[in-house]
Amino acid sequence: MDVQMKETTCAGDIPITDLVFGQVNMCPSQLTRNLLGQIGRSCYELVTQKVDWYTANINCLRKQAFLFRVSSDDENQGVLNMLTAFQHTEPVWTGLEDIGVEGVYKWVSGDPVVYTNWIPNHLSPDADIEDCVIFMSRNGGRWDDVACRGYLNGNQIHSFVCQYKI
Ligand SMILES: [Ca+2]
Ligand SMILES: [Ca+2]
Repeated sequence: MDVQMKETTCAGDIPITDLVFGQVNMCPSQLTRNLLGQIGRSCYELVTQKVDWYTANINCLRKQAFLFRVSSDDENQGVLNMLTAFQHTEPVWTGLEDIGVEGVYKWVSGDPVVYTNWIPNHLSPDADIEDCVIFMSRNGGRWDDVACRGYLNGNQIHSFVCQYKI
């Protein structure tokens, strides 16, 4: 798995000194202010602003991207490595949701769900109102379903990662 990262040129970004920054040459050129990573044939943009899932989803779609999806253990590890490199330890929204039909998960990218990495016992009695999925760096990149917005088992606003297919 080829992982390349760099600090973008915007002064004031989090300094990351322990990585060799390759060219993030597949990332859209207009992305200058956020943290970027390149994993495989996708570019990933960490947006550290905390918002509800719907706001995050629209933010990515407006940029011709989508909330990130994970199709393999390698990709999951790649995202974990990227967030770790950016010293981002808080959860991020993924593009996985079961808003339409309880228990039927979909990626907003339209990709099939071929891989999951749930925390043990992620399904709580609130499963029917926990319809959006976070990726948790502190839990080794495991996932949990939480409420898409509002306050349920915590205030559900999170940073997020947009994925740009190349
Ligand atoms: Ca659910
Ligand atoms: Ca849950």
